[in-house]
Amino acid sequence: MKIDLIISADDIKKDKVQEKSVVVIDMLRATSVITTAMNNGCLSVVPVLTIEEALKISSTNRDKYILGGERKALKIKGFDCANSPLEYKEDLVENKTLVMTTSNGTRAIKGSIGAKNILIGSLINAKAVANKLLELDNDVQIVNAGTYGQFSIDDFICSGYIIDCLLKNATNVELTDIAKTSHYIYTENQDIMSFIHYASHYKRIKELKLEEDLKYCCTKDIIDIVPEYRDGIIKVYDKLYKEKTIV
Ligand code: 3SL
Ligand code: MG
Repeated sequence: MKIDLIISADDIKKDKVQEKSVVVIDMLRATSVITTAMNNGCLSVVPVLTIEEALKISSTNRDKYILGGERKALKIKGFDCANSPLEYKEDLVENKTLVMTTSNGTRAIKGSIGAKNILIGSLINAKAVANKLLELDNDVQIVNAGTYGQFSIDDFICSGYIIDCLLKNATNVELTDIAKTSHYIYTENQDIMSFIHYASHYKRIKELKLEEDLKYCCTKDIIDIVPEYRDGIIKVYDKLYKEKTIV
């Protein structure tokens, strides 16, 4: 199994994702939101690129859909929720479909179309993602959403932790230099909350007084589902991974 890493949504190239198992990571905060909403009973998530598209879909049946996402980390006018995972509680999301648009995360998901599988990864479901990758047994392309086309420390260290989980349980893993570097950064900084303050996006979230989001998104392995994007919709398609456990 070969593992490579792309550093931002702007750097995705078709031939790098084609036929691979892709893991899209936007731990601050889009992929943490998706994972949390689905764990709290949300039926599916429809990621879209524009606010107009999101409003159009939700207007077809306002009871069925929740509108979520952000621009500049803030709630969008007319939307139900912003991009804080803590907002996506059971009483709000259960049996609903979340239509979501964010600055980087949803772009990274849509940019990965062409891959064999597109998994939604974050720190909160990292081990479950690693287990799923083992089950798929395919070459892996980790796609960091990054921040507005730039490299993002948060997504990079999260990738390093997922690689660490994989290495503990897989033989025959071959890492590219960038994948090795993300793993190295993680092994030297396993307390992610105290390392992540170097990330520029950390500062933005802190400015907005969203420290609780930071703490939550930096907590490892509190959720054991793996949402997957297929044909325009994110769902937990396969629960088989639950039978395998990384210790
Ligand atoms: O860009 C995204 O997808 C967001 O997760 C960014 S933010 O954390 O909501 O600002
Ligand atoms: Mg981000």
